[in-house]
Amino acid sequence: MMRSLMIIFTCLAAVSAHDLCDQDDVERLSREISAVKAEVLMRKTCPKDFAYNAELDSSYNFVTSLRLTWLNALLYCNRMGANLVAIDSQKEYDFIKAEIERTDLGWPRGAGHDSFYTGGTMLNGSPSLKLNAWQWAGGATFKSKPMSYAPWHSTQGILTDTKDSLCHVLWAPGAYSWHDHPCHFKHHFICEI
Ligand SMILES: [Ca+2]
Repeated sequence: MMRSLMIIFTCLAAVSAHDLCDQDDVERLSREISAVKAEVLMRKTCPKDFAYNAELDSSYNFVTSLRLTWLNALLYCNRMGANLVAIDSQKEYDFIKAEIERTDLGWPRGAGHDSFYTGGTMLNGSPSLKLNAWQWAGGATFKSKPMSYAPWHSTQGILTDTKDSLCHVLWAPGAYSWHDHPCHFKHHFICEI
């Protein structure tokens, strides 16, 4: 950081003297400024216990210290000012799967019980618990949004087959593919903010 500032001052002095900075210094300075900006952004956007992903511009907390029902998992995330994760793209899904595998959070360490709840649900936001189309729960305000990206595994996610399976999980034994489970099952979960 001090070196960056010294280079900045050197460059400013050079520019004011109508001189040019060394190209290597300029490139290095540019990289260092980018790194400082990323760090500032991370501190600004990433609450404690959350990891910021700049590409997705979202922060995630993989909660593996306990297993909760879907609604209690949602409330747990809400208490941190977050939501249960909404997976909006293949890129986000790939990141989440990779993160679970990279950090050894999931199957098979926990004997088949290390699936993760997301914010995907057929419950209409709760607490009314009316059936609706699949959607992402919307955190503290319980506003929700439709699940537009939805790569369900096989016949999962079809209401007629799964009347009591109204909550979305990344199912560990199925390589974290998209499954629907009864919402009273207890799983790990992922919060996002
Ligand atoms: Ca998301």
